[in-house]
Amino acid sequence: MTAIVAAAVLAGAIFTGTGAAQADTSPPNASTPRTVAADALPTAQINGVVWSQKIVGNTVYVGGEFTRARPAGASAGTSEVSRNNLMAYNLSTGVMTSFNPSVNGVVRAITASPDGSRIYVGGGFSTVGGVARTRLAAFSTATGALLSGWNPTANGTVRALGASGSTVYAGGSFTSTSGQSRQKAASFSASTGAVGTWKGTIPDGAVNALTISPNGDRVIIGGSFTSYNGATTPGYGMAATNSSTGAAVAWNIGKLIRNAGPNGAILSLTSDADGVYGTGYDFGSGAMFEGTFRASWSNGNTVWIEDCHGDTYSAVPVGNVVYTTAHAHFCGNIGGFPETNPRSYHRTLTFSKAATCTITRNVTGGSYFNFEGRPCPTLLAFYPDINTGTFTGQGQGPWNVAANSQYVLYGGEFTIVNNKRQQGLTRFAVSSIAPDREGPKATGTSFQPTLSTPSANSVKVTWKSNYDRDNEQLTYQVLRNGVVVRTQTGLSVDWRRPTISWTDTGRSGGTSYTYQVRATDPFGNTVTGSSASIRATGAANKEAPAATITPNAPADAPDATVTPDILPVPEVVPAPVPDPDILPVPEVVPAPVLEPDPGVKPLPDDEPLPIPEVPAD
Ligand SMILES: [Ca+2]
Ligand SMILES: [Ca+2]
Repeated sequence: MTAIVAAAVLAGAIFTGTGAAQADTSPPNASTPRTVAADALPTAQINGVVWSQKIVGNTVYVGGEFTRARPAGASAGTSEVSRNNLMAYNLSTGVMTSFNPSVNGVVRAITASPDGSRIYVGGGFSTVGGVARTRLAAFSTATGALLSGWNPTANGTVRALGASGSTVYAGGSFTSTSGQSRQKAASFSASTGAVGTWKGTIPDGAVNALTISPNGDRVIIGGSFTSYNGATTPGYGMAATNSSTGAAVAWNIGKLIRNAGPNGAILSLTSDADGVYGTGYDFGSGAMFEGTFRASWSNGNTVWIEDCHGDTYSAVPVGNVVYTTAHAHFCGNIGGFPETNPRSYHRTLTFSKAATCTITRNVTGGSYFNFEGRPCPTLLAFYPDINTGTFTGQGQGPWNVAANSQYVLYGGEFTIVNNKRQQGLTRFAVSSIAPDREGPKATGTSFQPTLSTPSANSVKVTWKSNYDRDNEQLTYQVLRNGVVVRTQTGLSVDWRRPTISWTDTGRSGGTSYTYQVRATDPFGNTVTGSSASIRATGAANKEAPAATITPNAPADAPDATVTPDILPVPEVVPAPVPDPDILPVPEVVPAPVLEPDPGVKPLPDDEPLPIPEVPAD
């Protein structure tokens, strides 16, 4: 007995001490941040991969590697127009704009001037619309025109851009800009393009990401470089710099998180007034972090870390939520999903901006650093299904996430979102402007009760929790012979579907009863599963068993609010899914296949390797 009590207390402590999922568009706890709704909104599509997105007003600028774009709903190869590596669409409608500059090489980065009057793009191109532009270019957002007066050059790929005041900052793999020596980092006059004074000594690797402090005094850089201005602690994969001189300034999280060299890097940095959000990957020696961190603007102190295992490509804060893209396969150290065999992946993870929990001991072994005891955020219950594409050959889906107060946008190389064809771009909106039609996903025999007769005149009804892409709390109704006899709520997400039981007493022995379970989300989206029947034991009742029950809708009535997902042409293998009932139209969908995920080249998947020694934060 003592052991059982102790175990129960321990389990309770673990549950409350970690970031158990508790949020969505209508979280059961009012203090939990609300996410956007999981309805995938109609959005323009591209035929390659999206590396960068930038929202300017009601326009979304999209950069990457592609040659064609097409409207939402159009199949690949149909209704296409030419869009070479840079395009734009209307944020609120998802409809492509006329912006068509035709860039002849990859676009890796897009930023906007503080007043939104222009965008700056960087990448690996040499012409824009036939006009020479060497890896950097600027456009008017009013006219879409290439700006003739801004024409600096870089001798290697530009991977990151930022703008503040009258200065544009760039990071990448170049060693000179406009003929002046600049190792991986350079600044330019926003008006003339003249090379500025911001620079550092970065002898190796590349700068993948940069972000600028709200008052413009600091630029934080991240990448695969192993030192900055001769220093490594910090300076290994990250540095905070004076935005005028490039001199290193305090960046304490750089003493803890150590990702650089050939086996790891910081892959993204974003920020808001509340701090800096960074992501990374680890493929072994010289690296140790996958997931997302939040650091404060005050000396770069650690605010939280989510150490979900799996390369993490991009993060964006909005309101009190942080949205990320990754190929996360284990989130157990912060109370999230376990590792599965074969692996299953969550390609979007969403967190509270606030630190709410404490990281538990890393239980997976391998190369993963043990961040035990450090603060973590809450993993929120928002799980759109986004598949892996084939364009890069790296087995990934979304690579970038952008957001404003109303919309969250994912870009990448995926081809299916929520089991519907949608390539490269997708939009989600806050509940107040979203359809809110994403309901419980398990149907038919995947949502069928099992019945038993544990004692005379009783039937025990047991079912596996349903799950919903944007609501953790669902309401369950048990129907006996088509009439609701029980209503209760339960918490679940796709990776955690507890078994629920209820015992129906007062049954008449020798009588057969038929049961179904109905699940309804907070927006009235409803699914009623398959039925099961059983004959009760014990004495026969003298009175009719259902006499006092309020009639309800017949159990076989159609669930009017549910629109089944349809995958019209099953030539593409859906994303790995943890449960077959995520695909509710089995006759037109191939059997779920847990695709191998090779990870990222040259950012490969996780391999067990020794944990590097890391100084304390
Ligand atoms: Ca829902
Ligand atoms: Ca990895």
